[in-house]
Amino acid sequence: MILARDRRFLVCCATLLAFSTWPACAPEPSTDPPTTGDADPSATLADTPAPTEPTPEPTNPQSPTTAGDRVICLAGDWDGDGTDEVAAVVARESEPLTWFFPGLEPIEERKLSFGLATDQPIVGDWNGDGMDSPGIFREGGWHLLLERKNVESTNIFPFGLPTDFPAVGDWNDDGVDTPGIFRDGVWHLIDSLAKEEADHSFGFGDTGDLPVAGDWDGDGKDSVGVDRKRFFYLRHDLSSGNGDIELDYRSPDGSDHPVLFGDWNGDGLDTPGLVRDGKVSIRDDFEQGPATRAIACHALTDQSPTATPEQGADDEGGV
Ligand SMILES: [Ca+2]
Ligand SMILES: [Ca+2]
Ligand SMILES: [Ca+2]
Ligand SMILES: [Ca+2]
Repeated sequence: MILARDRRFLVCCATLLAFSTWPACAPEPSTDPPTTGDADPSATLADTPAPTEPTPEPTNPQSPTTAGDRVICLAGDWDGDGTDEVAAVVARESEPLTWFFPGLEPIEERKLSFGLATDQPIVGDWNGDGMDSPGIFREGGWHLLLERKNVESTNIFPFGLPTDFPAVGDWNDDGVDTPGIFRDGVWHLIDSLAKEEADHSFGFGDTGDLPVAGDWDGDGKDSVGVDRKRFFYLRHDLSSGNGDIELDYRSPDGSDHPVLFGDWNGDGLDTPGLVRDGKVSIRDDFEQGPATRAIACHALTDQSPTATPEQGADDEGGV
């Protein structure tokens, strides 16, 4: 096992090499790494009280806000070729979320209205056909578009609370992505859609962290991680414990660049990509070195499909 401190040093160096304009490594995080929580494996989400303490609201850097337009970059395998690409989601106040997918043919396939600006857009392969499609998390409700082209295929069910943060993964390696929620350092994950009771509950992370999910070791199962102000702790197992991988993506200049995780090369391993200047600078591992390549995100919104899917956010399905 690589010592956490050594790992941190390697990754910090990797960050420096990959993004040479960044100053020296930032100091170690002032907070302790995620440790064992007190999750009750039998907890039923419906019975779990909402957090009552008005702790500082963690802010997802890619969450839509009502303050204005926002472009959110999301990783997904839109064409089923086994590698992830980046989609851009434009959140504009009082308008449907507009999704832009890269490279799909015909060009009409590249644009979709699904969700509202106040929703949290998510991505997953909800039906196990090898292609990811959109979803949104809205006030504790999941709206999952099983077929990207068909808004009528939306599967809607509750899981979690409005104050929860959503995460998506194939937790059991059955080829289907399913929901999870992160609540004040405790995770609740389900292995099939529309379940009320969690299949996996455990503590990992703290209040104020943001959840991430991916297959960090290539074993076919997604697992979890937390984003602590761009210092990431990734864990291989769905259990409490310390992070197996630590990544430092803090930017000492104070800028707050989002980080995505995706399988950019189809090797089964989900690795980071830094969103900056409208592009996603990716790596195919967690080690040092320059970015493998940059993938366009914001530029996708410049494409001008000649038509959009007829059904939008106000159509049947409530999305
Ligand atoms: Ca699918
Ligand atoms: Ca699964
Ligand atoms: Ca894994
Ligand atoms: Ca990969």
